Amino acid sequence: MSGCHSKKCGIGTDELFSLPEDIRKRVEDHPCYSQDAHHFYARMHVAVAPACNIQCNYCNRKYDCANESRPGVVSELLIPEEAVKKVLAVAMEIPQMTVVGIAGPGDPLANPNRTFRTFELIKEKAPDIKLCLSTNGLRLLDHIEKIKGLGIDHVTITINAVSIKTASRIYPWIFYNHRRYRGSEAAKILLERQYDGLKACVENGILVKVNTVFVPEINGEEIEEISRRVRSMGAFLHNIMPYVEGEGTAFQRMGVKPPTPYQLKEIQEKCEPHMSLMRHCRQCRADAVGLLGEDRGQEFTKDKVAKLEIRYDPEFRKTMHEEIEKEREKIRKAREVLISPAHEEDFKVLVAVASKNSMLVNEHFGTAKEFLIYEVSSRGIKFIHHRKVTPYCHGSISCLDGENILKDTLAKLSDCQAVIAAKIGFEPKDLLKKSGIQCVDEFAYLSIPEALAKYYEKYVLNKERVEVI
Ligand code: CLF
Ligand code: SF4
Repeated sequence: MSGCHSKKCGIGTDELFSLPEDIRKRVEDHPCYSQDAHHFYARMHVAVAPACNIQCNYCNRKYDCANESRPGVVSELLIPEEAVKKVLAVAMEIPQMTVVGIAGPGDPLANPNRTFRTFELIKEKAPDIKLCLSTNGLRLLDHIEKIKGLGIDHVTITINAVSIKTASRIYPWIFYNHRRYRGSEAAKILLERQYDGLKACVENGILVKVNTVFVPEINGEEIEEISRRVRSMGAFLHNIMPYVEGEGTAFQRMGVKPPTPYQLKEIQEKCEPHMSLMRHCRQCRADAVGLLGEDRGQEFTKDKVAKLEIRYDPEFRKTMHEEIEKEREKIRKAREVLISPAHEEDFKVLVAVASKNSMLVNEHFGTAKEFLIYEVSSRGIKFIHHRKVTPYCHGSISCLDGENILKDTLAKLSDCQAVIAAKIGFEPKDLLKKSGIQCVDEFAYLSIPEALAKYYEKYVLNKERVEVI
């Protein structure tokens, strides 16, 4: 069994090889643009952009820009010189870091001097690092030449609507050309600027990812249309991010609800025929450091970096990347071996996997903070999304409010046929079994594709009875 076989489910291993050579080179080590790369390569963000020029109703301005971050996160603000020092430090300490993004804490293009000065310094001192920018799009058109000139090859635009009516329910105002616009006037300008900015990026050969914050009762009806439209305009990827309720936001005061995992899955399925979707986004902080899903920011605070003496060594980094590629090749080959011949019966099942690193089955059911949901069939393995849960065991202090937490987890996994984890305790096994979910802990510490392939062979194709102790 191999990775995703669908042409439209993100840029997995197979898709990477079907891309034109120049595009493949640009995405193969970008952890956000290639689902495969995110297991091997890291990104970092530098929080140099404090101001914002619009207001989103899901944003509380005390925190980082919610267009790429989880709400309620505050990043340590840096000036460009501090930022570049941090980049060089991380690049030597975490050589698999290949991309530096600026994604806040406000909007990078509402702070053009700080943003571009930072990129200039990185380009000068570490030209092997990819540059990435995430913006609300209002000022994108004004800076296309600069973006292209600096070789910023990856731009994310957050686009949440196609109609002015919907956009005006998301954005109460924008600040544009020294004036504040409100209501539909603001929505009209912003939408035009976002789509025109997308067009200009594509015309200039910049790879565009579109982020959309999915708020079912506000823009749920337009997500599919956004997918279609951005695809037709040449965007490379669409990242449909679930709206996460943030403290003190307008949407929270209005009682607007986040999507359920099922609503998210449903909307992804609707959009997939139109567009390649990013499904592995982790809604990072504006100062995130490390592999997606891990945050090593605390190792590189301003104080710690200020004391370091850094000798940037591109040769060392190159050697490390060659080693990573050798490893990657081995894993790729191992996956190919798992391909099973097309089976006459092609049952699709959803399986939840507990993993600490998105690579191995190495997390216990009770301590998992999230489950990785996969669709498995004889055609292959398709990653669907992550589902956050509350761990019901905290090491030796077991089961704080365990019953309710377990119920909540079961509700979140109710559409899955099985849970695969490194270990599953008696109590959850019992409850999972009663809910008709198989408990599988015999594949502990195997790679996720291997565990899923073995599960499928043994329990779906051969319909062997699952041993639930
Ligand atoms: Fe950062 Fe964004 Fe560039 Fe990636 S993040 S600026 S494209 S380097 Fe990635 Fe983080 Fe999701 Fe963003 S997982 S929030 S999509
Ligand atoms: Fe907040 Fe980002 Fe929207 Fe600005 S663009 S209001 S920082 S979510």
